[in-house]
Amino acid sequence: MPRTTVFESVIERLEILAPDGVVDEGLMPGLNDDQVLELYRNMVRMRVFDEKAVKLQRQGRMGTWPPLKGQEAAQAGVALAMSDDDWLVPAFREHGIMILRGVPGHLVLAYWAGDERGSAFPDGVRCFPIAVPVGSQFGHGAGLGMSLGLRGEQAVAVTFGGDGATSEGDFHEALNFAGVFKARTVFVIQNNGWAISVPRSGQTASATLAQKALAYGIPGVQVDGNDVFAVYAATMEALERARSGDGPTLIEAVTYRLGDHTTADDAGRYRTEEEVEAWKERDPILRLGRYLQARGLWDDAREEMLAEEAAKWVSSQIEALEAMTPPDPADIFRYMYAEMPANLEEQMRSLIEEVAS
Ligand SMILES: Cc1ncc(C[n+]2csc(CCOP(=O)(O)OP(=O)(O)O)c2C)c(N)n1
Ligand SMILES: [Mg+2]
Repeated sequence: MPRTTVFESVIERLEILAPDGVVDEGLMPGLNDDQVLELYRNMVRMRVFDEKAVKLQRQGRMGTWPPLKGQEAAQAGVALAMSDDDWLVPAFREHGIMILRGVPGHLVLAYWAGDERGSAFPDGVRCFPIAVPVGSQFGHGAGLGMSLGLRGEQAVAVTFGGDGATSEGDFHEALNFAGVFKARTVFVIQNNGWAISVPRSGQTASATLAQKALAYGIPGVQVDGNDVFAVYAATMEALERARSGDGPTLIEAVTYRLGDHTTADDAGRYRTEEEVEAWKERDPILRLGRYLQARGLWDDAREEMLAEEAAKWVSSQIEALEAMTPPDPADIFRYMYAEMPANLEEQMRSLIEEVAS
């Protein structure tokens, strides 16, 4: 009756682009200069859009906003790896990748301004609506991935969540299903160190979040989430695995939320200035900028032009938002049920009468 080892594994961490902008050539994915420049532009546009959205909220022109500042590489890297046919199943901090996947920026703003029409994406945009209930999107991602397999589609479902979301039962149920049924799903955890005021250390006793995949028979990998090349390379590998029928992957992208949890939060009340400053040194945009400069692909004039172009694009999205006709208040009752229950019907009628009077 010997004691034997029945399971053993390791979790790899992938880093390619160092904070000083130097890359590990041996691990560098095959991207041409135009693709790398596009990654940089996308990340800068995301930041400009995000910072402007925070200002709109402060000016009372929008509702709550969850800033993504600091997490641009985790979203731009995944977006570049995805094919046109792949589906995105976001949580609530993924506006960067949502826009890259074809969701119009003004609709993202409309959603956070409280307008139901912000979730009605144009036909052909393969993106699920924003999911605020933490962890609820993982089940959708697993189910969608299973359905894509059953339909014999090449497409893969890529679902996002935060470090906090890995403590929800939904996360574990989704991974379990996805593992058993070899769902064509890639789970991306943006581990930004915090779930509102709960630090990563208070979330789980696991050494990594990636290792949670192993319990479900799924490969898990940790990447430097502020390293856009590592994010891209790990996502390519995971997508390839899913496409060839070998099932899901869990990617833990270690990053940092440089802003508040939302505009209703003050992160200064629960985390130190030193911690934030240390992460600013690891800023994903600065890092890619250093790489581009060293390669002679970038300079101040180009940076200035990009800033102008990004600001212009953001303004156009705000104009489109503000040009929308006011929402119909009765919309809050619509779209949930194919046939509206009688009690909601009654409430809707009474609201319509109240608005009309
Ligand atoms: C089921 C549920 N519980 C609580 C909340 C409130 N809430 C919103 S975001 C959040 C923390 C999420 O943290 P994490 O998953 O790390 O994502 P991050 O906000 O860092 O992007 C909480 C507790 C919620 N929206 N849904
Ligand atoms: Mg978090």
